[in-house]
Amino acid sequence: MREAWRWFGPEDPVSLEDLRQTGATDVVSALYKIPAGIPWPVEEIQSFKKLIEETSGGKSPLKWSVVESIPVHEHIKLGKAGSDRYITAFIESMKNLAACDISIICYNFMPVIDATRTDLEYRLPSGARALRFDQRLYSVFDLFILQRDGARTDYSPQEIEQAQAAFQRMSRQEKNSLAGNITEGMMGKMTDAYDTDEFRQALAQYKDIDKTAYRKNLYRFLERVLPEAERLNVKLAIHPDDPPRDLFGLPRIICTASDLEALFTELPSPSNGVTLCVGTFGSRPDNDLPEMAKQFGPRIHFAHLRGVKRDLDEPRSFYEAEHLESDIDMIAVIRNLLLEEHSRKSRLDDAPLEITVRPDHGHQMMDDLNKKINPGYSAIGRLRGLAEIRGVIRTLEKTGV
Ligand code: DNO
Repeated sequence: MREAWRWFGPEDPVSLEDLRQTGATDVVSALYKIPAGIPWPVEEIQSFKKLIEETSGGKSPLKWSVVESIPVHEHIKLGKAGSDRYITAFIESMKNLAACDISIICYNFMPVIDATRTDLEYRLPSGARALRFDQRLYSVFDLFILQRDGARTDYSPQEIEQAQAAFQRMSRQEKNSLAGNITEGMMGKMTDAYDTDEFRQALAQYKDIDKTAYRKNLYRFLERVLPEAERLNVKLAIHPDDPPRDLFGLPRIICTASDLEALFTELPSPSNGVTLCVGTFGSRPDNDLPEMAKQFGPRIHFAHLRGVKRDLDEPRSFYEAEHLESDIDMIAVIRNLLLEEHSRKSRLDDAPLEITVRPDHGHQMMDDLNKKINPGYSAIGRLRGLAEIRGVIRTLEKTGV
């Protein structure tokens, strides 16, 4: 298994020097400044790669091995006439990355919003802070701040009443920060940041696109991209919709094991794969993560090894737990990923022999509580996550899985 770390570039408060000290060997990154729909030039990929990989003065080597992510232009998602040129741009970025020996590409097909949380500083009993999605706060935003057309049909009368009461109790500042958390998104997102009006307009564009139509837009995109990826031996790894269920009436199509089955049945290319984001899929009780690691093994080109704990009285709400202390059996997931690696050695396909994994969304803790950090991407919490995962990997490797 290759241990990786997400890095946002020279402005990331966690430097490459810090990153090396975590023991990670691989870097997950992207040319975040290039807007969706513009091809990534070879020269820019090369100079960013050089920045990451240079080892002057005997520094431990690092390899930029995974791109997370090339953004998919909203016109492709909307299936707009004229979106072909944006697909061409995506393919060109992919070719240029392959020319620089970067062959694992994570992407997502979430409409309008990337990973969505209501609280970026949820206090844990330990004093550390975590990311959280709270269903009640989400409904306050949807019903009473955004006042989305048709939203009421998504809730029971009791839920509406509770949301209204919560809305009335909230201060203006709490309402603004809730709206900002949802519409501005998190660091590393692949969609735009919006204010509330822009957000309403962005949602409105999807009002006539149901899941079936939206799947067709994904398939249409992949039908062009996959043959090129195969030729280049690039592996595409779709990231699930986070959280993996319907939000804001948008078509969300990568949420469950059966969504993945449908995708791989439709397009069986070996380049068509998944980012096994354990925390995302695992925030639904009906996704069995150890089983998914087994079932989709050959298609897992990349994995995010974090977990969540769902609220007992409201399973749609969750917070991001310690990597090994969540509702998901992380040890069983890692065991199945290691078994997949074993079977790759005896298979004749061209899947990479090692799966690249990274810790994700660490807690803000200790010294990081007093620093400016990117929520979910502070150093110490992720270091803790990586160290715990590494302990599991080494133990399972040593004891024969
Ligand atoms: C948030 C991340 C997302 C993810 C992209 C993948 O922290 O999980 O930004 O990287 O959605 O395309």
